[in-house]
Amino acid sequence: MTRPHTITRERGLRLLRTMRTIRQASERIAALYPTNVMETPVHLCIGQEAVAAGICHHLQDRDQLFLGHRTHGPAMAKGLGLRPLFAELYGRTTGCSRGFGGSMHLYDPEHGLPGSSAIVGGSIALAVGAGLAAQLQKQDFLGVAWFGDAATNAGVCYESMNFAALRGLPVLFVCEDNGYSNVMPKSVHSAHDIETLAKVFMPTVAVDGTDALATFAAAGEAIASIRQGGGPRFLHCQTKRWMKHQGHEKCDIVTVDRERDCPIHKLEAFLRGSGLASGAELAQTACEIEAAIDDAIAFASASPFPTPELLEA
Ligand SMILES: Cc1ncc(C[n+]2csc(CCOP(=O)(O)OP(=O)(O)O)c2C)c(N)n1
Repeated sequence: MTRPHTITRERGLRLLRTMRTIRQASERIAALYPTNVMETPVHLCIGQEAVAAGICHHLQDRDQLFLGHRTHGPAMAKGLGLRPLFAELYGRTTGCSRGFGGSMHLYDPEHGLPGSSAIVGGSIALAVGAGLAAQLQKQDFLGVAWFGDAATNAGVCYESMNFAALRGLPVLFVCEDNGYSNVMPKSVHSAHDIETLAKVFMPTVAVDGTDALATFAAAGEAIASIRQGGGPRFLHCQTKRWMKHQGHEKCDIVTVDRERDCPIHKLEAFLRGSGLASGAELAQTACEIEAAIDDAIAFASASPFPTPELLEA
């Protein structure tokens, strides 16, 4: 896919802000995690921010996004705020799932986050169900299934693609392919080629998931087609996971070039190079996000833990 040069300054800065929010929040989570303030396992998505930003910037609150275990990036890009995210990670009542869900169970129906599943592939069929509901109720929203490369090995993935294609449902399948299932590379965990497989069922586009502009362009085309009644689409977004599968440590099995592979570096270079933003503006954005993260952490720390009575309420 060729890089679009028609991005507006406003759109470019919004994409960057989303990616920076995800990156800086993730880095803060990684820094705090060893201090045991968080009541949950975490699966960070540092390096994968362009997938979340590029796709979710085309989604509305009414679109229903179903996530797996690596939730933070797409949840933030879909509208989940820093306060309810951090409070949830801290296990507090002010968290988006009232402190009962943790990182893998972020719930924010106002922003179209109806739930997620820690079972690999477990939420794909739910997105198809949302698409079926939209079609039956003649309503204008999408179901979005968001999963990793390993989830394409699950039977439910095939059944979901089959049913969505058969009924022409408004569903976007997003495969955020970081090439690994925990420590197993794709060559070891999967016998199929993801695009060849998806193309059996629906139009499928491969995109460089470290390039926010390319992802934004590909997602725009796919989502416009779905909204016009064109049936389901599949986006195969190839990206890199910079951290270990779970927790706060850097990954030691993925080779990362911190400039060439960095979605934020790429977009910032584009914005500066094309005269859409200055270095000072970009630094200012980073500072503002840091302050919002400080605020979210203070909010989470000051919030109460849930009680058994709250569970029954
Ligand atoms: C059905 C099932 N099998 C195994 C696991 C353990 N598990 C949790 S995450 C994970 C790796 C998933 O890899 P992928 O779907 O590619 O997503 P990624 O972690 O790379 O984002 C595995 C095997 C699980 N949660 N559910």
